[in-house]
Amino acid sequence: MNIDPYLSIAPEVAAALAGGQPIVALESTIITHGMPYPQNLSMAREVEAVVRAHGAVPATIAIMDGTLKVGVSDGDLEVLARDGHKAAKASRRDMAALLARGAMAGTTVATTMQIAALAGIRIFATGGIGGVHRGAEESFDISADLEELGRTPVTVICAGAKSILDIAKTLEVLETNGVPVLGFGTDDFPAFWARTSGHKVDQRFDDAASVARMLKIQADLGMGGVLIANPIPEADAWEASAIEGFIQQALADAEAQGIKGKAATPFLLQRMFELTGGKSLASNIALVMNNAKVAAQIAVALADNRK
Ligand code: PSU
Ligand code: MN
Repeated sequence: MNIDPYLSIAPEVAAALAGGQPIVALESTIITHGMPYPQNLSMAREVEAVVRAHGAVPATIAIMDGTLKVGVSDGDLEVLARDGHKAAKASRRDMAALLARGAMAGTTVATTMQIAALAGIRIFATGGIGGVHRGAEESFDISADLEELGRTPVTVICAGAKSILDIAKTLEVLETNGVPVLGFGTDDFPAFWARTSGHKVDQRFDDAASVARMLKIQADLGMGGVLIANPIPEADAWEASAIEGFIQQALADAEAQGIKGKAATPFLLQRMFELTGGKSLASNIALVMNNAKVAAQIAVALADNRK
């Protein structure tokens, strides 16, 4: 391996790494493909501020200027947010080709985990992970996020998986891949916009310090990623029954328009935004902030353990 020519770590992140300070990685597909402009830009700035407010250094990760950037400037955030779908959506397999072409890309959960691990960052906050799509028995559409969680030692704090996915199958594949699924203050695996899915998590932890103890052992054992499921705050949550109709409609529209593969998740998120009159986006932003807060608390607890 020869990573150094491709990795570009921001000075603030490099200093935090050298000093053993808490760091939280953040993804950029959520900016380029997950939310419309300009809400994506304000979300990207605000999520960094939340990480800072809870005592950690944010490292937004993206592919830009022919490098894997770990920690981007405010100007970079603006370019990513404005370009949106004009940027590529980088999954694991796309990385070398995108670097070779000097292309700009938002990094998915899978790719952000991979780059975070290369840089030495262990904690990563996002909104929702990719998973097994409904109808995967026909389409074989299973997100690369699930494979990456099995192999890459980074902890991902999310609000569960959207019920545009098949949550039961997603949890089965996570088990197959050896990924611990921890509920943060919950026994039930959350469904992104809704606080419950009716499916149980493996283990429940109620505070950052006990999560940090588990993560230390996971690392000592040389194991892969951990998924932490943190429910959306009550005030911004939907009842599962209130959102299901919109999900059915969004899935039907995707089917009618023949939307598949990497275009599926961005299309479904955009349709949900339109169908809910923007309310799905407000909830999406609220849960990202909540995940950033918990991720920073866990990163701080982990850094304290090392001292
Ligand atoms: N879920 C969201 N917003 C997002 C994504 C998922 O609510 O922006 C993005 C993440 O980057 C995730 C990716 O890793 O979609 C999954 O895409 P796919 O299903 O094509 O693997
Ligand atoms: Mn897919």
